[in-house]
Amino acid sequence: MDKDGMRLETKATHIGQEPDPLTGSIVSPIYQTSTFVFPSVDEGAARFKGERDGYIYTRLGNPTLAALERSVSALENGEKGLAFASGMSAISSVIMAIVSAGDHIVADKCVYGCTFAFLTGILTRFGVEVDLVNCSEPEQVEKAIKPNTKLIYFESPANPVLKMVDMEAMARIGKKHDITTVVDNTFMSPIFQRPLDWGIDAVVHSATKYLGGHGDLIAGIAVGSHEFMEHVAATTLKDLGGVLGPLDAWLILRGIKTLPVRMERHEQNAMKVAEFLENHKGVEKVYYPGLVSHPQHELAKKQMTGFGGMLAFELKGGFEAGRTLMDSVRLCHLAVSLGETGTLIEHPASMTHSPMTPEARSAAGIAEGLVRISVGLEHVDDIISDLSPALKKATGF
Ligand code: LCS
Repeated sequence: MDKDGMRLETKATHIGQEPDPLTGSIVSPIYQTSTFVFPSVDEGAARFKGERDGYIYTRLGNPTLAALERSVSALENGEKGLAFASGMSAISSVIMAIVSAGDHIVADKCVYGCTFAFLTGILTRFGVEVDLVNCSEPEQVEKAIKPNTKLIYFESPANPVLKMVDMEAMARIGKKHDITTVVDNTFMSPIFQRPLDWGIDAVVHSATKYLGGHGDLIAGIAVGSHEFMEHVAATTLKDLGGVLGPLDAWLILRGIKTLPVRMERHEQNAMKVAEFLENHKGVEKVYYPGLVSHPQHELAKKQMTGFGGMLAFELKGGFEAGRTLMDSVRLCHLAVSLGETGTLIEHPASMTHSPMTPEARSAAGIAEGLVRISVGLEHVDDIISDLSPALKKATGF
């Protein structure tokens, strides 16, 4: 039970999902508008000054976005959420609200390819120093900290190798050195993991994935303290302008109503697919936090309440075998993205993590032959029946 007296399933159904007070419409209208009419010049000026509440212009706030922001903030047990045009927009806006030229970031070596590109390509052009370490070993983070370190950034579990970072340890290091900690919680969603409860300062999501859940939009969300999120809203969200469209916010709110049950089924299916792969003779290694064989299974049990729907594996026969597998599946779609209703299969080295050099992938533990699956909501036997002949073709087993 959370501070607002509701459990997650109840929050997903009710917070930000209130009936329209004007008409009683049980589903809130979509405020599909760019701007809001002021009743007078004085009122417009007062809203701009922040002296009076009221909407101004959708890039600065919109009732449909506000409903989504309340929903995700409540699920994450945070104080305030902010919606963005994409996960990358959320990540870049949050990070740029923290660091300036001359500052230093400690980030994990294993992050989504475009996050890697943003950290090492774009931010370094603007005079921000970035050191990549393995945050799963907290002593590496401690060692990398410098007097100008302003941010510790990581994913847990990390895309695509499903390695965890001890969030309690990161929060402790951050507080000790007065450094902001930010985690990308896309893979777990707030249903299975709530980083703020472990003392992390802010959470970012690609809402394109589980939060939206239906593969029909691109969006991002960030959640943190009221003070920090107000700072992001007033600076990088407002002035870089990565604002989400109201229709997409409304679609995510609809998706969130079923988030708890979807996550439960994604996990049940993923566990069965992981066990099937682990027992398959043609499979070299499976990466899934729910397997007892996962080296951080105990950490996963400590800080997550479920293991999620994402897994990765390597085949005997490496990349060529993986290519045959991915070209042979029929039910699973060969596509990037994740967290939607259907099962998606992809090759990180040539797709999602292609912005990284082979050396950077190797340092992050991403094998060139690694195959990633976002396990969907189909009947799990049908998923396995699709993988089975493709594995036989790929590996001979
Ligand atoms: N964070 C994580 C962990 C992601 O996996 C992604 C996208 C993003 C942030 C960026 O979010 P977006 O801007 O796309 O909403 N990950 C993708 C993936 O693994 N396949 O395709 C996109």
